[in-house]
Amino acid sequence: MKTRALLLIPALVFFSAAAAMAGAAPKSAHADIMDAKGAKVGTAKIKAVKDGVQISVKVTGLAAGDHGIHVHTVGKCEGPAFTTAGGHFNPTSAHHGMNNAADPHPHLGDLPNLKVAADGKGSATILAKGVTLGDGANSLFHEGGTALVIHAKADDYMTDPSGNSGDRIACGVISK
Ligand SMILES: [Cu+2]
Repeated sequence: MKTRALLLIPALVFFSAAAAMAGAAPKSAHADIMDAKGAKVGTAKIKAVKDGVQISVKVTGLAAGDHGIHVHTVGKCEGPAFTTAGGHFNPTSAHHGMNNAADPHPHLGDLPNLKVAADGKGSATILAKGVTLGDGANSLFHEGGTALVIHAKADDYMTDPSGNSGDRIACGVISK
């Protein structure tokens, strides 16, 4: 009886550690956004909220105007073209853009255009609905991670696969 009780202790410790790990979804995340030359041009602060995640993005030194910005499906930013970030984060196999005529839409990674002023600065606080920081397919930390990508042109919110938003000009891996 004594031996059996002693054997149970490590088992209990193991199971409670495993339970604690499974329950430990991060509450926040961040990204350093780099341009094609590897210079830092912005940051994103991300936190879990009721309906998804809130992304607060701040950039500097970009061309004035509206820029497409999306969560892409691979957490890898290799300049200058950033193709390593893959396509848009799209775990629901949807069409691109909130105004796409085809259903379902949009991608979970679709976000409103980022406005950059004449001084090259821009900032926005965006709700990405349905996205999580926890486990599962809708998580920014799904296998391989995700990245925040900024494009040269505005997203038209309807054209597959990326809203005709042009080249990828900056990219940041979303990190814990
Ligand atoms: Cu994109």
